[in-house]
Amino acid sequence: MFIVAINNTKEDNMADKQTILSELENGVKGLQQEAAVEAAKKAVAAGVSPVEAIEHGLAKGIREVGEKFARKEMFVIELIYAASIMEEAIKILEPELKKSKEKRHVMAQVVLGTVAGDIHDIGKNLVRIMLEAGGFEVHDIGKDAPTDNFVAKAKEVDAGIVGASSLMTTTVDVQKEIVDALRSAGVKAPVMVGGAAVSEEWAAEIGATYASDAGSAVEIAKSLLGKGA
Ligand code: B1M
Repeated sequence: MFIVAINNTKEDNMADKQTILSELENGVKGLQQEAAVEAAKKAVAAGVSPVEAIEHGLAKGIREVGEKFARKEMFVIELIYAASIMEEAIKILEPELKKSKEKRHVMAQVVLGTVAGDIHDIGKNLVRIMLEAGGFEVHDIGKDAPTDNFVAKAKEVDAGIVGASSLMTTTVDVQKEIVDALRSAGVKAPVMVGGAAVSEEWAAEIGATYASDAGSAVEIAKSLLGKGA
């Protein structure tokens, strides 16, 4: 009997990872749900970091779909379908993200939502998963969340941080409304903002702190602890 030793080199593993990331990206932008889900399963089996699989695979695909949509090369129905494919693939990766959940004490209560008028929640959901994995207790008030709900929830849970996501230029102003409403209601918790339509400058202008992605949101949330207005 022959025993064949399979010695995967570092280069082989890198190549495998690149292939999987491309398959994830292509599955979303090619509107191939089965291919995207299979690629997500492969990513888990190959030990590809779920954050990388999302950021460098699925999210790359959905952003390209967004660009095509903006150039009128894709219909809204295709945008919707691509988003649902991304969500299905994330379902496969989510347990891996949650595995890293730290069982230590809860660092702070975070109120998180997508602002009123905006129904985009894929990014916000990733931020929730990462914050939970990083030791925060997150109260997700959903998408298209009225400003009053941010305030009410922040008071109810004595929030250490309030997070507001906004993907559209037409809804970023609502983040300012949220900061102002919190301060008027006497809530001093620092506000973290993010989403495709948000910039560092905008955050500074409204008295909030910007996080560019779900990974850095965790680090920024940690740095904001105890730094209320
Ligand atoms: Co729409 N959409 N969409 N969309 N969509 C955008 C945002 C758009 C830029 C596309 C385009 O035209 N190029 C454009 C907005 C243009 C503008 O700014 N005015 C747009 C539009 C116009 C619309 C509709 C109006 C289309 C229509 O109906 N005619 C409509 C909106 C309706 C409404 O909200 N009232 C609409 C609808 C949808 C779908 C429902 C089909 C779907 C969303 C599904 C869902 O979320 N459940 C969708 C999608 C998928 C997109 C794009 C293509 C991708 C968004 C996404 O999921 N990205 C988007 C184009 C783009 O963003 N480039 C687009 C992947 C995700 C992982 O990244 O959300 O950026 P992202 O989140 C990141 C970071 O930003 C950050 O961390 C996340 C993870 O790393 N982050 C935070 C996000 N929130 C954070 C909060 C934080 C910290 C970090 O702290 C609190």
